[in-house]
Amino acid sequence: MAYETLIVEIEDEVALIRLNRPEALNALNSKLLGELAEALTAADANDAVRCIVLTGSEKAFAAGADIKEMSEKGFVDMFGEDFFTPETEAMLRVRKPIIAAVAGYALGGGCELAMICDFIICADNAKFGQPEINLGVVAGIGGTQRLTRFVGKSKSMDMHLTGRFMDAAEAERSGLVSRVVPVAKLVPEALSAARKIAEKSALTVKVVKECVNRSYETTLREGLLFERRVFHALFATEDQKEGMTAFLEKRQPQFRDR
Ligand code: CO8
Repeated sequence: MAYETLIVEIEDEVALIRLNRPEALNALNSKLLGELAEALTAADANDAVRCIVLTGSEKAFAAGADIKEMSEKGFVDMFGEDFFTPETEAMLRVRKPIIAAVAGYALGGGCELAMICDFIICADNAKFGQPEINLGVVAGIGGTQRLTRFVGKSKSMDMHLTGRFMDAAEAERSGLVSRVVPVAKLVPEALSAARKIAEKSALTVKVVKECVNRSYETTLREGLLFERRVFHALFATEDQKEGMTAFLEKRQPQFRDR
C-alpha cells in the first residue's frame, strides 16, 4: 500500500512506519493522521507483523498538529468533524505493541502521538513540548491527561503553562521515555526492541499490553484483579506450558501464539 505522507516497511516481522512530511516537520494534518490510522490498522491485521515502530525524521518526530490546516476552522467545523477523534480512536484499538522512536521535535500533537504509543525510545536530540498555549489553545489528543500521568502534575503544568521544551535527559529522568540513544542509533535500537518483542508469544504480548494500559484506565483494585484474572487465564494456553517447560529444560521456548 502506497501512502502520500508515510513510508512503511515490513522486515523481520516488524512494521516500521515513518512519518514523511519533511516540508512541515511532519506536522499532523488530516491526510497524515488518516493514513497513519490506516497503516496501523493494516499492520495490526497483518499476520506477518508482530510489533510496530513509529518514527519521523532526525529533525522532527512531529512538530504538532498542522497549524495551517487548523487556523481557519471554527468551533462548528472542529466539533462537526470531531477533529482527529476517529484517527486517534483507531490508533488506540491497535492490539500489537507500538514503539515510538522519537528524534528532534515532538511537540503538541507530536508529543501526544508519541504518548499514544506503548513506549517511547528517544534520540539525544529529542525535544518534547506542549506549546499549544502559545497558539491560544490547549492540547487536544491527550496531552494534559497522558503527560500528567507520565511525569506528574508539577512538570506537566510547567510544560503546558509555559510551553517550554523538555530535552531527552529530562524526558528520561521524568519517566516520559524508556531509553535515550544517540540519534544515529535510534531506529536500530527501536527495531531491535521490536524484534525482541516479536520473539515472544504474540498472545502474551497482547495480554501484557492490555494489562499495563489498564493501569491508566481504572482503579488500582480493579487493575490488580484484571491482571490476576488474565494471569490465571494464561494457564489455559499452550504458550504458558511451552514457556515454563522450556525454562525447566534449559532451552529457548518455541511459542505458537496459542
Ligand atoms: N504546523 C504546520 N506547519 C508547521 C508546523 C506545524 N505544527 N511546525 C512547523 N511547520 C512548518 C513551518 O511553517 C515551516 O514551513 P515553511 O518552510 O513553509 O515556512 C517548516 O515547517 C519548518 O519550520 P520552521 O521554519 O519553523 O523550523 P524551525 O527549525 O525554525 O523551528 C519549530 C522548528 C520550533 C518546531 C517550529 O516550527 C515550531 O514552533 N512549530 C510549531 C510547534 C507547535 O506549536 N506545535 C503545536 C501545534 S498545535 C497542536 O499540536 C495541537 C494538537 C491537538 C489537536 C487537537 C485535535 C482534537
